Amino acid sequence: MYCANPGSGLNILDISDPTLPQVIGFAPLDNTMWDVEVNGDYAYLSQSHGVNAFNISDPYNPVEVGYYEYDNLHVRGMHINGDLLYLVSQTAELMVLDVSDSTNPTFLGQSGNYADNSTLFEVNDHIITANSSGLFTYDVFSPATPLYLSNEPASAAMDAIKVGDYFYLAGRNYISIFSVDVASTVYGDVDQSGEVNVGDVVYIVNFIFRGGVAPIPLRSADANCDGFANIGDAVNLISYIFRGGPAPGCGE
Ligand SMILES: [Ca+2]
Ligand SMILES: [Ca+2]
Repeated sequence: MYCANPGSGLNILDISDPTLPQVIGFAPLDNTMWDVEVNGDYAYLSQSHGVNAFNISDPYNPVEVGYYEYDNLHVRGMHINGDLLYLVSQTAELMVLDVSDSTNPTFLGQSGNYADNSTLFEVNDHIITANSSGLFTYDVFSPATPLYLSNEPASAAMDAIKVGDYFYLAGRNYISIFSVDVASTVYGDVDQSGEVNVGDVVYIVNFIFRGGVAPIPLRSADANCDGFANIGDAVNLISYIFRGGPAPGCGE
């Protein structure tokens, strides 16, 4: 078990005996801690002025190996998925760091500018954040450019948990319950018309070159399944529609 201890640092607890948890490892930090995320041999702590990365391969001796500094961002919640570390803070709704090199976390993307975020969740290429105004949904298929989609208002959400398909937001005087609803991926049908045709090619071209409306979800535009939504996918769709080329998607 890993704990971010406000004003103290990283505590690693042995909870093999839940009746007798014991601190076995500790790494001091001066600033106010908010959250901790663990991925393999590395733990990331958010604090008032940055994210600190620790090598925890020896839980008795955590060693700080990297640092990403930000200016009074006060990151409250984090979520890690592979090489991507998602942050929500007091001053920026959603920030994405690349932690493929734990010794050198780097900025990847950011979206929004809202206050008092508390926590965040990942659901099928989407990050859903909770803050004092309710739930905010982002499409993060392209994590360098998080795409804000929608807001479900709820006043003064202090914290939130996700249980199955539902979010429970704790306000000052009540709990709000929301269902999770993100669009399913139908590769190629980016305009959600129910079929794949030349209209989808036009839609992708408009999105990429003319600032048109983004496909929902963005992954539906990844017709050639290379992890990016770009002109190569329009080429794939043209090949499929007019020349009998491979169907859009990942061959599933
Ligand atoms: Ca279509
Ligand atoms: Ca693609």
